Amino acid sequence: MMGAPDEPDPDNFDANCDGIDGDRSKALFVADDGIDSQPGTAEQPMRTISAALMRAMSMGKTQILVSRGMYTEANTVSLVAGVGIFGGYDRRAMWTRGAGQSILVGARVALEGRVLRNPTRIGRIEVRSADAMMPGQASIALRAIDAPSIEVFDGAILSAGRGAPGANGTAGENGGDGAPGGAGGAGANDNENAPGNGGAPGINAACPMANGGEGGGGGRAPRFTGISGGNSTAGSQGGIGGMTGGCTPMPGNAGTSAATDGAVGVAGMGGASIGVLDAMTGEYTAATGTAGRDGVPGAGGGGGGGSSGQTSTLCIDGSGNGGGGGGAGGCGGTGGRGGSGGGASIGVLAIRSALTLRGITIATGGGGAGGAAGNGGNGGAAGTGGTPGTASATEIGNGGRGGDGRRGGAGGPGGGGGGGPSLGVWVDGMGRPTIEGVNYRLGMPGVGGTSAAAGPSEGRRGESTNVYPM
Ligand SMILES: [Ca+2]
Ligand SMILES: [Ca+2]
Ligand SMILES: [Ca+2]
Repeated sequence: MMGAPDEPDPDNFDANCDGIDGDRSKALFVADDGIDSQPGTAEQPMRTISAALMRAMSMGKTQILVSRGMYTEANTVSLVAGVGIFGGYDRRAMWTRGAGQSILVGARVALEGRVLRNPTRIGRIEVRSADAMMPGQASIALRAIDAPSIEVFDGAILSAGRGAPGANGTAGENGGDGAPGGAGGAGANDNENAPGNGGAPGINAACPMANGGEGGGGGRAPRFTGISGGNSTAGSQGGIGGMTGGCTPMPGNAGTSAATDGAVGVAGMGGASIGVLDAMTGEYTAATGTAGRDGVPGAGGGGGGGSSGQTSTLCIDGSGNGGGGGGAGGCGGTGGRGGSGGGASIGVLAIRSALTLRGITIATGGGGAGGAAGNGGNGGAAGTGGTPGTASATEIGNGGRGGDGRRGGAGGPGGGGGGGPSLGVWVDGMGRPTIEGVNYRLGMPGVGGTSAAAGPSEGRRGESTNVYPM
């Protein structure tokens, strides 16, 4: 009947008898041989869906009728409240409507509706989002934010591209090597005021906790007792200096070597099976693995004690040999960084949008793989203890050798990135979509990123379900 309302519908019914399914007076026409500067009539159609939507808004049109063909859009196409998009027409056959495919080849987020309250329908059109390219990014066919009035129906296909793989975590840095302890100086058999100096402690400027102890100097007048070596910063004991023994040589004791290498850093945790959604922007942040902890520095060795000098009426007084300095330990390697998570592949992302999905197909290309974790850096090598002074040892005794430092612990490996999820519909916030007669074709979720530490350090495999959360 003339004047009756006529929306494009599953039965292609021309309710207002104007020769097409739909209302010519309320429509803009789009065809793959159209031109956007044309008026958008059946005879002079436009070329892109995005341009037709913009014009519909300014001209008060409510139906975008799209002929069969491919329609590439470089940017996200924004829906306009109350303006429907309907495919399956054939411009070359008087705009009759059948099973012809009208395909919107879109951006990474192909179609988006924000704050839509008027009924906004999408029928018999295929919407494809591009594969995401930047690490961890998502590909989303339709994103609805505060848009409960969207209805996708009548054989439409919402097909998400692949989520992008995550980036691999970088390796930790190697710990700095510890310096050896300095040599103890030579004492003097027949000079009571010329003791050997204690050796300098081994230093590790990058991690002072690993420094060695200073060697003790030789004994001299008036007390003649050798000076004890210093403890290392981490507590390895210095050697006790030689006590006075008359003419008998009384050597200094060796500094203590550190008992164990520094502990290896704790490994990072693998990324979760799904990342985090920003409920305002609708952007997806992939589930990245955490970094490994740094390795613990190896302890330095204690300084060697100095030997005693001689003091007796039976011999000419002398001063003792110096002890060697303790070697420094190695620094710990830094932790490896976590792999970043794989991007999601989402057919419909509905944020506070109880929209309607009826009689359509929802497909996903699959989630991106999580990035591999970086390994921890190696621990730094340790410095050896310094050699003691050994002049006239049968008279004044050797100084004590410096204790050795130990190697730093390796940094912990990071956690692998979580695999990107592959979700037909992701519902967030209040409002549950109406879903009827939907056929799902979901690609595989992304595998988790690997880590040199197994178990919980591996990234989780991505979620995959028709409607998340279930
Ligand atoms: Ca109709
Ligand atoms: Ca009609
Ligand atoms: Ca002497």
